[in-house]
Amino acid sequence: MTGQAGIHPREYDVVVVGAGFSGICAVNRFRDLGLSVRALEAADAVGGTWRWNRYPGARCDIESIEYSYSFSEDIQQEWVWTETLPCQPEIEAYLNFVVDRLDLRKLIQASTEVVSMVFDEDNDRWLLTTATGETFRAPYVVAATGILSAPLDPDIPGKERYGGVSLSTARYPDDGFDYAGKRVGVIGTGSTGVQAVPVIADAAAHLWVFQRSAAYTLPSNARPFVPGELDALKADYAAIRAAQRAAHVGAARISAFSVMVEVYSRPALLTATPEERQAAVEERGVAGALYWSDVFTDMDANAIARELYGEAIARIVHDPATAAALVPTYPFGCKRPIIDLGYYEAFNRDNVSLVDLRASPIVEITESGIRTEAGEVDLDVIVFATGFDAVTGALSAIEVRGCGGLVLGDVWRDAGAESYLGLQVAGFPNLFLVQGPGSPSLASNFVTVLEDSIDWIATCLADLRAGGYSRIEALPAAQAEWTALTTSLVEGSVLLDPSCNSWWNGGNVPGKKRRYLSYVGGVPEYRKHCIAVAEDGYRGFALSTPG
Ligand code: NA7
Repeated sequence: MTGQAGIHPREYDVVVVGAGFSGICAVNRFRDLGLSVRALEAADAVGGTWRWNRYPGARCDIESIEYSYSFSEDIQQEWVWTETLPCQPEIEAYLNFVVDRLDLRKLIQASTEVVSMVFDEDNDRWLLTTATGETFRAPYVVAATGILSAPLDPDIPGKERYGGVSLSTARYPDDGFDYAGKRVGVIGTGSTGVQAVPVIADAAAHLWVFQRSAAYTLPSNARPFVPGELDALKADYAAIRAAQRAAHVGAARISAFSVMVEVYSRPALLTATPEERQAAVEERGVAGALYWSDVFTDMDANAIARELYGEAIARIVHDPATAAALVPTYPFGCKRPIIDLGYYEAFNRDNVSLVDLRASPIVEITESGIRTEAGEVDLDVIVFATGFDAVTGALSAIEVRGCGGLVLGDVWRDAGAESYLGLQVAGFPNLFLVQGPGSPSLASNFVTVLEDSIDWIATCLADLRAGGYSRIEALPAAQAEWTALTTSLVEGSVLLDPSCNSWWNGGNVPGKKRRYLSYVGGVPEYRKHCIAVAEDGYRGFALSTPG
């Protein structure tokens, strides 16, 4: 049976969609459980977001020794990280190492884009069809489709008539790009743009940074490991992993999320004297401006922090107009934290200019560059660093049909992004999500959470098999309760600030229903909750037997 169109589908116990961090972990876990498993990956190679996002400066903002699988002691001892915060090529190489070390490559089919998944309610089976018409059938599907894998195509008029080179950071050329001698425009100043700007500035003849919203960004501690440092960490790996699992954000060491935890151990900004505030900025720069215990809980404190942040930028960026334009207008904390290597310093270079789109928005892309209300900039290259339709985008792009013909993309578009525990959506039995809406993954170390989720799914599959069940489906009431809980945890907080358009709240995607997409109760609490649900006979799910 070849699985080609018109011929019988290939049958597996589980089909995993995606072969990034989650898919690789899932395939390994399910194979070890004795299940027949196949992963289908749209890209021509494994790695997921770390395969696609090859732009200059791409780097993880969580330490390598925590942003890596904990399930294999051999792998964590054998793999050699060279830097504290790993760069994209090293993460991609690591994932390929894991795939080969565990002999998983034969279970992963690359260049295979799933375009539809339809649930056969009579037989409790999913039928998956690929772009080339290949078909696969399995009782269970695990969507390891990633949270940052559906790039946004910004709706800027004239894109198609641009005569220069257009690059997307999220679909970057395999062989890279040589910016030498080129006039370059970068659109977007989220984490991606902020990482790419200093590196492109080093190479380009001139770089224009088109900024719609200014970023809050903190200096990164990325550096090469000193001799012996990694070995010492590896010797202590059991303790490091235990601390990571116990940490609220799934990472106990320094990461982009440190600020979210560390601020609470600082004094309050509202009661600090003007001298104390100035001293903090003098001593710690932008971090000194933001690290106060009340910045996330008191909007007046947040506004003062923003002013201090502006002062800290002005100490770095020489040109006063540029420094002023780099100050955000929205509250600190409502977007995912960013850490950078020399972002503000790049604006002191003669070959870097900031284009403040708040003052003069983009009108159109022309044949030769970008025209804003202030005039046209001629460019040889435009780099789009414009973000993602996060969490729900990749699955919504597939026609996922559940019970009664329900289409998942339509459900999420109309009702908002919901799921039960981030693991299943009511109406879509036997379809497991890894890090769906309502899981803690957005605001934590994704790898810690994905290992937990895949463990949970594996246990669930084993329990279903042992119990003779053929179907598990989230109950609408349980889903509504979980959504209410996740929403209640952020109500009134800076995360829902209406001035803030972020991929965390869906506000970055035109037409997407605004809802904070993550559970902020902490990774350990989430893990405890999911395990309790399973131990309580899969509370909130309906289990049924064939026929
Ligand atoms: P982000 O953080 O969503 O940033 C996207 C940036 O692109 C942001 O500055 C946007 O401005 C800007 N953008 C989007 N569309 C446009 C248009 N049409 N015109 C001008 N500017 C635009 O995505 P990233 O890839 O940087 O980071 C995503 C995550 O990846 C990051 O948090 C890490 O977890 C890794 P806006 O803010 O909407 O005004």
